[in-house]
Amino acid sequence: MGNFGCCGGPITPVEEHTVGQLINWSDEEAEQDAKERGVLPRPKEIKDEIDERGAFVRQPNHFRTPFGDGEGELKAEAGRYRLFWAKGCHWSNRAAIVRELLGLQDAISINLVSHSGETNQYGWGFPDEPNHEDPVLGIKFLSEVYKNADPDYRGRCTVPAFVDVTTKKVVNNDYHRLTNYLEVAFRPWQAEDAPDLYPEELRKEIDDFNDWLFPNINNAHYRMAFCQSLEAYQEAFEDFYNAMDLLEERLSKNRFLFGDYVTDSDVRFFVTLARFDTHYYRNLGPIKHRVVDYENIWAYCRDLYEIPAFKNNTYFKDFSRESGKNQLFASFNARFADQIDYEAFWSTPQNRKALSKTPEEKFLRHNRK
Ligand SMILES: N[C@@H](CCC(=O)N[C@@H](CS)C(=O)NCC(=O)O)C(=O)O
Repeated sequence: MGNFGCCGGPITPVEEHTVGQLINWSDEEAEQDAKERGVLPRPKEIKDEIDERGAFVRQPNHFRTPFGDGEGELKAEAGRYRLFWAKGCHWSNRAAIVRELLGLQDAISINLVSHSGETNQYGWGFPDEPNHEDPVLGIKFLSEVYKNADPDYRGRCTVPAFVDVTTKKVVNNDYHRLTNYLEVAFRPWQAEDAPDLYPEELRKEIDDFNDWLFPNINNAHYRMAFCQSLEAYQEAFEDFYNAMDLLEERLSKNRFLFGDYVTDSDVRFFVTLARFDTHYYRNLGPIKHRVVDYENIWAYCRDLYEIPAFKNNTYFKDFSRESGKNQLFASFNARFADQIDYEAFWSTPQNRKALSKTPEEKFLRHNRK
């Protein structure tokens, strides 16, 4: 594990040094709050999203109305929407990174959700906020804005959740398309020289690539982590590592997935990579390779991590933290995560510039086309 660049200093026994989440909201309090607000316990993936073969079949996104100027479409506007996301969740991390890359911070407000109570019985909430309430909407549980939007909704209440602050309703939780809406429909509120992460001439290719990335990389970890049969596990495992081989080859010739410039697809690949060695691997059996074992992919990770919007929205310590509840053995991360200098490790030099015609410019900028 020398690659983690740790450790120095004495090792603190696990009993004295719990890296677990700080709990500011007891299960009893959360239950009481949930009762008062009519919030139901969250459904469980491994019960409700497993098919007859034991494979994990993710629930569909429920709120998919697109942003646009057409009839029935959502109207992009500054100050009207609030994005909820969770540090550990790469589906929502995408939107947080893209919002900042595009300079949309003033147009779209944001808040982080986290576990309700110690065991998260009631799904995402706001344990770190005063009175456990989102300061803008006054909700204690994310499910409140789902219920406002559809009282019959019975699925898991997930992030990303894009909420209309005027109605307190979720209007979109479609992580497949959300970043594309920020890139296109929210263009009038982006920074003037914001990067074009979704160039018109590449949209079809980017969409096709993203559709391939979803089952083979982004969802492949969840397919491995939630499935209940070895057969389903093996399938997901092979899909993931076959895809990694193809991507390693692609990145040996291209600085970013589509050449010299960062696109929407790079954000989607990055958010899974950032969690693999720090978190996901421990839900898996013997893994074939870590991310750091791929020369080009690993250098590519660090090239992206140099960009502030990627770095600012990537919380390595939170990914690697464990609550320690009901575990027979304390894992490496449970014992040592706080002693690992992830920032230094992800900041070691690389030379991806050599692959680019514009070594000093990572973006195709709107005003310099
Ligand atoms: N929007 C999608 C996927 C997004 C998703 O799974 N987000 C997870 C975090 S990675 C989530 O918010 N889970 C909350 C929960 O299950 O209570 C869905 O509805 O399935």
